[in-house]
Amino acid sequence: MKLTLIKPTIGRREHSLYVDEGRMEPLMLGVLAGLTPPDVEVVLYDDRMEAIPYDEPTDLVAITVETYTARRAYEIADDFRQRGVPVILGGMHVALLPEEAQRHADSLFIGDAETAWAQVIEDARSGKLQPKYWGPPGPAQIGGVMPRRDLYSGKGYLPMALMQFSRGCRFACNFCAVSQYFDKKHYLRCIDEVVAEIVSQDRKFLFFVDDNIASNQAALKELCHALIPLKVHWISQASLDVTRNPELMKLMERSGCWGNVMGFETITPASLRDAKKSPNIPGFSDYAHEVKVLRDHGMQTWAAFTLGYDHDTVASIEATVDFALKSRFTFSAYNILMPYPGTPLYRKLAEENRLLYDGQWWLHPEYRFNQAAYVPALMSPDALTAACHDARTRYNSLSSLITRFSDLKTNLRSASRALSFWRYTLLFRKEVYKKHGMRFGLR
Ligand code: B12
Ligand code: SF4
Repeated sequence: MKLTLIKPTIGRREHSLYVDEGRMEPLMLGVLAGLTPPDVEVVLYDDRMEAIPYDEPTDLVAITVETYTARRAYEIADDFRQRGVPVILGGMHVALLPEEAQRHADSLFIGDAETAWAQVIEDARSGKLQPKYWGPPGPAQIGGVMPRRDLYSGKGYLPMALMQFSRGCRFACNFCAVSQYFDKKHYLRCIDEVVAEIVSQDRKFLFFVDDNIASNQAALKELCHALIPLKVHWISQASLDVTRNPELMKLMERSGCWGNVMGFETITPASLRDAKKSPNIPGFSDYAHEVKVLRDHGMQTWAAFTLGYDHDTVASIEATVDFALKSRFTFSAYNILMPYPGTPLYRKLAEENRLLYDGQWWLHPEYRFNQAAYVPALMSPDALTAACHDARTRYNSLSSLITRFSDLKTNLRSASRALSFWRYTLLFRKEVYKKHGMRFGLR
């Protein structure tokens, strides 16, 4: 039997193909391959930079689907099905909108693959693929599998190993798809297994793609203790409340943490409450304490902002960039608030009749990457789109780059940190402009 795994791209630029130069290993496909019995031949195609060979013989095509890649994923699925090849779709978007995905698949996988994937393969082998499989997120759904990294070789992925210590998050931010998918729960993987996975591969720069590695602070402490002897460097995503735990901050630094993606989201207290961003709310003043702690521990923070809440204005977006520049964050993202299907935010905007693109921006032929997909309260959708683009432009200007770089506490802490700053800053800066206004899908 032969299995073809596919990671779809988001889309294309108006007059040319978009090739994602900052692409990372598709961990979910490495996990699926790792769960597949060894007698099955497995191939992986990454639509972000390589052509998909639709006519190459295969017995099953498995495609991972996110909201941003749904349109393209369905195109690929339709093309294979036209050739009579069975297609199974899985991933967060499929779990949140199964009725939509069903129209493009022979079978849907709803949830995490770990416990039921072997059954899918057995059924496909005997020509009895079921219309639906379930793997509800839970403790049994994380770990017990070694991702097959050999499938990544020669594909030009960034030189960092993606891995996971935990899944989900205990918080309930109202725009977050993760919070819906995992129902505000957080699941841990056994630390010995994480250590074995690190030791088994060459890369010593790790990206823990946990939704919130600091969701369980006691568990993160244990992980840090286990990482110290391994002498790795790592980055992840963490909620801001971790800065209120001095012992853990010290441990993170000692264990080789170089920084985290952190959801600052907004500097407007009313917007924090709108977003139900509870890790940021206690003692909120102006994030001065949080920024100081992160800098004191040498963290090259990627500050993520979400812009467009009901109290936000063009002026408050400009003030957000002022704050980010003053804080000298190593990286910073200015994301438009997106109504992801299945989230409380989506339902609220739908009830208030404020959704644009027929409430299905991810499929709509007129929707473009980084455009507002709803009507904000205090500005027009176009004004929000433009303000976020201006924010990215200001943050990526040459003077901003130089000010941020010349920071002894973070980017100039060591030669390798400085190198990492330039490598990723220039790459992400280029990607921001390349992706802006991109169409979804290739047709
Ligand atoms: C790492 C990551 C990234 C990395 C990219 C990694 C890569 N390989 O390219 C970076 C930082 C670059 C990134 C970028 C973006 N990301 Co991102 N990212 C993640 C994150 C944190 C982890 C994904 C991951 O690797 N998980 C580990 C694997 C093992 O788990 P998994 O993907 O959940 O897969 C399991 C199941 O879902 C299932 N499964 C998945 N696919 C399939 C397929 C089949 C056939 C089957 C059977 C099962 C199955 O089985 C797997 C194993 O159990 C997720 C959060 C999340 N929980 O998904 C967000 C997430 C996917 N990202 C998100 C977003 C919005 C983005 C951006 C659009 C942000 C932006 N505005 O630019 C971009 C662009 C994404 C793109 N498609 O290009 C959203 C998507 C929301 C949605 N509804 O789809 C998420 C869910 C975060 C969130 N809080 O909402 N991202
Ligand atoms: S803290 Fe982050 S991962 Fe957790 S619910 Fe909020 S946005 Fe989602």
